[in-house]
Amino acid sequence: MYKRKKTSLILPAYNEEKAIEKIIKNFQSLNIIDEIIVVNNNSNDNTKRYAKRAGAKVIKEEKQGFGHTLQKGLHEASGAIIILCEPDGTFDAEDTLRLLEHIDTYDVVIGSRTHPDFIDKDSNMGFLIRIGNVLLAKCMQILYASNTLSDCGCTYRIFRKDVIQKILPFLTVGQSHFLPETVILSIFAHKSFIEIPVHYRKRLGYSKITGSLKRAMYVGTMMLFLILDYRIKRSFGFKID
Ligand SMILES: Nc1nc2c(ncn2[C@@H]2O[C@H](COP(=O)(O)OP(=O)(O)OP(=O)(O)O)[C@@H](O)[C@H]2O)c(=O)[nH]1
Ligand SMILES: [Mg+2]
Repeated sequence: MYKRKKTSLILPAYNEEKAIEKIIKNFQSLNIIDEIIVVNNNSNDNTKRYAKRAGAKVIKEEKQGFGHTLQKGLHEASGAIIILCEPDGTFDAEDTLRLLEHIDTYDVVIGSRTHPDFIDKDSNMGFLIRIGNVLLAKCMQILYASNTLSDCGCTYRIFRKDVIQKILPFLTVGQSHFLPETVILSIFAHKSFIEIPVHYRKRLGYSKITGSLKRAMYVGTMMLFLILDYRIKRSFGFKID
C-alpha cells in the first residue's frame, strides 16, 4: 500500500529470465507493492518459472507485442495506483518512491531517461536513441500543447486507476510504439502529468526493441505516425469524455 492505496506493478516479459527474479525481489523489498503482475508474452525460456518462484502473479498474453502485453496487464491490475516497468534490469525499483511522491498531485507520473547524471555510460542510450526520444517527445508537446515532455519511450511510469479506466477502451497499439498512445489519450482525457528523471542502466538479457538501430528507427517512425495521426483525428473532433 502507498498512503493506504493499493498498488499494482505490471512487468511485460518476453524472454527475460536473466533479470526477472531479481527485479521482482527489488520491488518487493520496497514494501509498498501489493500486486506484481508479470505478463508473459510467449517466452520460451524460464521467465514464467522464475517469476512465479519470486512470488509474482504470472498471466499470459499470446498476441506477440509490447503493447498487447501491457494492455493485458492494465486490464488485470486492480490497484488504485498502477506502475509500469520492465524486468530487464534497466530501471531501479527504488525510483518508484521518487515517482510516487508526485501521484497525489498529478494523474500520471512519467519517467524520463534524459538526466545525464542518471544515465549509465554503458546503458543503451546512445546519441541517436536519445535524440530520437527527445524529438518525438517535443513533437508531442508542441502538437498537443502539453506541459514538458522529454522522453517518448520510457516504460517506467505510474497512473492513477481512473486514468486507466478512461483510456483503456481507446488503446489500439499492440506493438512497440504503445507508450506515446498512453500520453496522448491521457491528454485527451484531460488528465495531468509530469515527467521525473529516472536512472537507466545496461539491460540484462537480450534486447527486443531498441537494441538494433534499424529496429529503433522503425519504432521511432511508427511513434511519429501515431502522434501525427491522433493530432489529425483531434482536429476532426476525436475526444474522450
Ligand atoms: N519488444 C518486445 N518486447 C516485449 C514483447 N513482449 C513483451 N516485451 C517486454 O517489453 C519490454 C521492452 O522490450 P526491450 O527489449 O527491453 O526494449 P527496450 O526497453 O526498448 O530496449 P532495451 O531495454 O535496451 O533492450 C521488455 O520487458 C520485454 O520483455 C514483445 O513482443 N516485443
Ligand atoms: Mg528494456
